[in-house]
Parts: sequence; structure tokens; C-alpha cells
Amino acid sequence: MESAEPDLSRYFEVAHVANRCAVLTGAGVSAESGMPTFRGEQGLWKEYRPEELATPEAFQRNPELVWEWYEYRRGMLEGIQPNEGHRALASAEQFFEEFTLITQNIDGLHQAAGSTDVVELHGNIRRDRCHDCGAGRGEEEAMECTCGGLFRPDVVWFGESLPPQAISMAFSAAQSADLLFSVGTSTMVYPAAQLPYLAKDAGAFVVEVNPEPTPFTPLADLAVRGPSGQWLPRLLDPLGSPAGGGNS
Ligand code: BJW
Repeated sequence: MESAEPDLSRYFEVAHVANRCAVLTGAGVSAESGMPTFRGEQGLWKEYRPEELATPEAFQRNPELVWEWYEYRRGMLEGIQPNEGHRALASAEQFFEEFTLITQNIDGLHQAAGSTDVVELHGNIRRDRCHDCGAGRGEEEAMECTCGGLFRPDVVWFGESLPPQAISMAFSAAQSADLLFSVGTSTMVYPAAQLPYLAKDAGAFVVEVNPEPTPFTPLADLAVRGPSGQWLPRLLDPLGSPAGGGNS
């Protein structure tokens, strides 16, 4: 329910008694750390074409170009620090009996903020694996794996399956959550985008944190419009104290 200053009282009632919390994050949660998002006016895809860079076909066609793009993105990560949103999520682990942080991000900033057991749906840009056999790449290893395949960044491209364990943990957390946050994601890319819908169908209270509306917004129990670095501490920090919260 969108408004300039939303009523948070129902949210705090639910959040204070929720046992199982799941969080889905997307590129927007890292925007305040200086990482560009994919879609939108300032998004990476405004300048680069996904099909030329983020598909297995693109890699087969031109591995050098794809590597160049990922080296450029790795360069962007140098010196990047987690922001208040990442930190609020890291602290929130302690406030619930079960807490599952599911991210589409490949930047490792949740872990850098102290989050544990992060479910990475789209891999991690800091690792490499063989495109053919999946073997991880050691520090000094050549670009070609011993199986003859090429090493590539350990991320999930369009048309590729998500890591089975990650997707199964994510689905099960969304379906059993009392409370789910969908933060900084356009909810455009599947199967990750299904998670808020699954949680809602299963009866969870779903909170969306995003400066812009998304296709999921009409279904959100609470949709707050603004940066996650500001909203997550406001929504989560009060849960650490029994009397905290309210519409403050
Ligand atoms: C802020 C903010 C601030 C800004 N605070 N917020 C069903 C229907 C149609 C198509 C499909 C379907 N199922 C599968 C597909 C195909 C495809 C897909 O979904 N396509 C859609 C585009 C339609 N999915 C796949 O191919 C997936 N694989 C798969 O399904 O396998 C089985 C299968 C195979 C073949 C056929 C069918 C099924 C794989 C998806 C892999 C996605 N990979 C990428 C690249 C990762 C590597 C890299 O980084 O290079 O992952 S694409 C890119 O999008 C990246 C992201 O994780 C992902 C999601 O984007 P995200 O995070 O939501 O970012 P944005 O930019 O979209 O949004 C940012 C948001 O932040 C915005 O809303 C802003 O407003 C907000 N914001 N500032 C809070 N301060």
C-alpha cells in the first residue's frame, strides 16, 4: 500500500512476532555502495546488450569480449563497501528463529557486511569455473581447464539453470516465511522474481523496498518507496529491542 509516509504499525505488529523471515535482494541494495543496477535510466543494460555479454552463446561466440566485461565489473568492485542496508540485514539475522537471505547479487557485499549463509542465486563474480566441467579455478591457473574447457566467471547467465541447492533453499524459505522482504529488485528476472509471489500465496506478509514500483508492488502488504540504505535500518533495527518499532 503505497503512500509518501506509509503506516508502519501493521508491519511492526507482524514483524515483532514473526519467526521465519526471508529476504530477496537485487542490484538496488548495492546501489548506494556505488554499484550500478541493470535496468532503468542509469542501468548497465542501457549501455550494454545482455545477449552480447550475459549468455552462454555470447561466451562461445566471443569469450574475450565477455571476459573484458567481467574484468571491468570486477574493477568496479575494488574499494566498494557494504552500505547501511547490507548492515541492517546482517544484524537482522539474530532477530528471527529462522532467517534466510537470498540474493541475486554477485558482488559479495552481504557477506562483507557480516551476513552468514547467504543464498546466492546468480553466483559470485569473484570466482571462476570451467564452462564445460564446472571445476573451480585456482589462483594461478591458466584460462583453459585441464578438461579442455574455458574458465569463465561463476555467475548465472540468461538461459542457464540456477544452482539447484540455492534455488531449492530459496523456494523453501519463501514458502515457509511469515515475513518476506523484496529489496532493490525489479522482479523482472525469473525464477528469482517468483519468490515474493510464492511467499504471498503461502500467507506471508510481504514488504517491498524500492524507490520505484515493480510488477509485484500491487501485491505487497507494505511497499516503501526509497533507498534500501535508509529504509532497511528503519524497518529492521527496531526489531532488535522488544519495545521497538511502531510508526517511527
Ligand atoms: C533500488 C535502489 C536503492 C535502485 N535501494 N532499490 C519466465 C518467463 C519469461 C522468461 C523466463 C521465465 N523463466 C526464465 C526465463 C528466462 C530468463 C528471464 O527471467 N528473463 C526475463 C528477463 C524475462 N531467466 C533465466 O534465463 C534464468 N535461468 C533460468 O530460468 O533457467 C531455466 C530456463 C532456462 C531456459 C529457458 C527457460 C528456463 C537465469 C537468469 C540469470 C540472470 N543473470 C543476471 C546476470 C548475472 C551475471 C552478471 O551480473 O553479469 O543476473 S541478469 C541480471 O538481472 C542479474 C540480476 O541478478 C538480475 C535481476 O536484476 P535485479 O537485481 O532485479 O536488478 P534490476 O536492475 O533489474 O533492478 C534494480 C532495482 O533496484 C530497480 O527496481 C530499482 O528501482 C531499484 N533500486 N536504487 C533500493 N538505492
